[in-house]
Amino acid sequence: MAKDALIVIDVQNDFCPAGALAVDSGDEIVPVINKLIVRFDHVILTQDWHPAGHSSFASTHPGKAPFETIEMPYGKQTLWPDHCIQGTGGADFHPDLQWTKAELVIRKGFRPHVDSYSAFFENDHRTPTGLAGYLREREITNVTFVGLATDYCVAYSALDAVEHGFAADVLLDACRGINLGGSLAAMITKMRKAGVTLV
Ligand code: VGL
Ligand code: ZN
Repeated sequence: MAKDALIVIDVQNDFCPAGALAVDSGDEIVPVINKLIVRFDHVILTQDWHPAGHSSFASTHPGKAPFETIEMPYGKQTLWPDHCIQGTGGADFHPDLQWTKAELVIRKGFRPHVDSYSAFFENDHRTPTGLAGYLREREITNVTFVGLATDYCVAYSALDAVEHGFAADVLLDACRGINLGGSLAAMITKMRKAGVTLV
């Protein structure tokens, strides 16, 4: 029998309007996600959780501005405004998100020298977060993704879920994107090709 989990990606203050890396209408998805949380037996949250001075912050690289790209040992990395710093209000979940039912919170991006978009791997695509093993041990086979941002953390997580052999759905009504240089359309195409079910 298939076992399902809802994975709520990075619904944090810094990704909502007025946040440090605000996603347009990011807060609109909160009531939609709250309804889904009630319906799913298993709920997992992710939380972007960077130390101050993280290597994905433009402010860490003299002369660089947010949204520029740099070359890291693991490949290209977009630089972001400082966001989701450990222990700050910006890193907290949106105050209206009804998260108490969540069985697991996966924190990511806490290693100073590597960013992590995916809930499964750091951006080097090798260092695991432990989520795949957790899901397997819990015998969860189907994962449904919602949250922020569609074209970064949601998309990378869904692609890695499929790569790990899980059935993956993305509920687009419960996601919002950053859309940097056409990234939203590009990642939607990539997810569809990989076998992610877009709802
Ligand atoms: C995210 C950029 C940087 C996300 C996190 O949650 O999509 N995007 N850190
Ligand atoms: Zn981040």
